[in-house]
Amino acid sequence: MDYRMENQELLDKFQAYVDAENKVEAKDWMPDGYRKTLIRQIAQHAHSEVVGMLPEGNWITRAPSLRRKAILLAKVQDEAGHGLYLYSAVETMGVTRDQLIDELHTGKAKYSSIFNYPTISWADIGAIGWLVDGAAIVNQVSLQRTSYGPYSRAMIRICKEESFHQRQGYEIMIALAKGTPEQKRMAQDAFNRWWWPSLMMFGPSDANSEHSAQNIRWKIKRHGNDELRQKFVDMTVPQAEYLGLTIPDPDLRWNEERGHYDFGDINWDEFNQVIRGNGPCNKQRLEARKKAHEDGAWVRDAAVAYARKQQEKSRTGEAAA
Ligand code: FAQ
Repeated sequence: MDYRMENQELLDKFQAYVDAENKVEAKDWMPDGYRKTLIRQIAQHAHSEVVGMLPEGNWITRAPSLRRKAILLAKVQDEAGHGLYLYSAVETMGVTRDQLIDELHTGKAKYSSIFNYPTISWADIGAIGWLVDGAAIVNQVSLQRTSYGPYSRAMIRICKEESFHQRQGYEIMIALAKGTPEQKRMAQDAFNRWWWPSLMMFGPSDANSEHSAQNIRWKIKRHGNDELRQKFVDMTVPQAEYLGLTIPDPDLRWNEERGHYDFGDINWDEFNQVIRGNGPCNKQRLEARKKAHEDGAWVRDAAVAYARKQQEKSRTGEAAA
């Protein structure tokens, strides 16, 4: 793009470019607001993947069989990989990973509200895979078409793995729901606790969503928060029925006219408390992340020292040649 153009002209040209479904790449001109909101959203997404390892990681040593342990271990490692793709995507916008991690650790950057709830039984691992990964997929399938190229490409890769995650969670729920009365009770209890927080993952209703309108215009977000939440409800209710579980919402019913399920009011006070750092596990999650970062300092130091040594070697090698 021509940098000599007037600002408004650049903005219009940028808008026309994304309207034509072109992908914006790292070196392209982009409005400051576009860069800023994407850094915020992708960083929040990356942090969510990494903090999201904690509630499930908690059950790796207690998985009920070797098969379950191997599957859960692979899933949690996948989440780490998703974090890395996303940190790499956000670094293309001119911020460093150190900056981003510092913002997470100081509480300046958010991560998904869902990971501030405890995993108190094995059924919670099933519920997370089924509901949390299920909600993440609905959101991320839509983000595969986001206008920023590196984010879109990371999403395509991530979605493939999330589908496997969702299936493994649902398979755990099937085993429990079709198991003994005690196992079925565990499945229902986990469902009761994870249903509403899963709906909150989609963010505030569109009327209260600060960023949605502009970000939909820029095609960063392809759908509003409410539309995606509705899609998730419509998709999940028949799955719960198949399991023989009761949806913990007395207001949930099929609306023939709308062709969608109606559902009850979300407790937005709870959501706001959780995103302000006052959820059941916020402090625990941040402490665990900070400790892991401090404990890993020697690995980062060793990697930097190794890279320097290699650079030195290639420099002296070149000089000798
Ligand atoms: N939690 O104006 P909006 C996963 C904040 S990945 C915390 O609507 P926006 C995989 C929002 O940041 C899960 N904060 O914002 C996995 C903003 O605050 P700010 C993560 C939330 O960005 C599975 C304010 O509220 N996925 O689960 C939440 O347009 C299993 C106003 O909201 C993503 O991050 C929330 N739920 O829409 C891993 C997807 N909702 O920044 C391990 C990408 C809203 O102004 C195990 N992100 N806020 O201070 C998005 O699609 C969007 O950022 C939304 C929010 C839809 C989350």
